[in-house]
Amino acid sequence: MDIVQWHRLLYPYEQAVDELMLKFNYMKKEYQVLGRYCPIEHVIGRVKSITSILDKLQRKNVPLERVEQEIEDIAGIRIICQFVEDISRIADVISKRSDIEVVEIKDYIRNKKQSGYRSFHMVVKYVVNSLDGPRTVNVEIQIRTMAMDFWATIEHSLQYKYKGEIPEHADVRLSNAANAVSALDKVMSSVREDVMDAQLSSQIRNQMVKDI
Ligand code: 0O2
Repeated sequence: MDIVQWHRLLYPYEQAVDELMLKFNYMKKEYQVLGRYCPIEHVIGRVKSITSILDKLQRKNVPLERVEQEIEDIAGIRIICQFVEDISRIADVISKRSDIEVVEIKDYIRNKKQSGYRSFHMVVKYVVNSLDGPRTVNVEIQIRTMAMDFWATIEHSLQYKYKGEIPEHADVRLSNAANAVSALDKVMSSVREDVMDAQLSSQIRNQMVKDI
């Protein structure tokens, strides 16, 4: 496939990422406008690079013709939360949306990966409107806490550095760090109510200052 064909293939995924980022940021804004605690800390999105797509096809032993069927995370959205409890709240809101169809859930929080990875993944179908009419694409939405995200980012960098063969000394440390992250999430959950109250009060104060 030449570069023009790649751009044509990836274009609807770029559109899906841009639209969903906007929608999730509006969701965040709506919580604030309604004076409700916002379970979303921040949202990021990306379209997988051509190199990563090719690597993944090779890893999964999938022919290029099946790229759109087999690679579910060409378009990816990541929603970062403060507390573990926020994850299911956002997942519920997503499930109820009329513009998003959830087709698969991968709960790596209940079922932590061997690597220590924890995150809640939703594979969804999303329709973008193109010049040729509506087009449905897969998007992977990853929802995780700030602590889970910290661990995953570090582990991902090490996977890259060691080309997927992390040496044992680093592996043991990562595994200990994964346990520490789980413990941290638990402690943070115990102060969630207090933090929610404090954040709502400061939100209301800021709104009042704006209104004056
Ligand atoms: P990148 O570079 O982040 O895009 P499956 O067919 O379900 O077995 P798949 O498609 O890998 O396999 O699905 P899965 O397990 O939901 O993983 C998709 C993405 O989740 C990965 O994309 C990572 O972003 C993240 N992820 C999964 N496992 C791990 C892990 O052990 N460590 C970290 N840091 N991230 C993980 P890519 O394409 O692998 O990578």
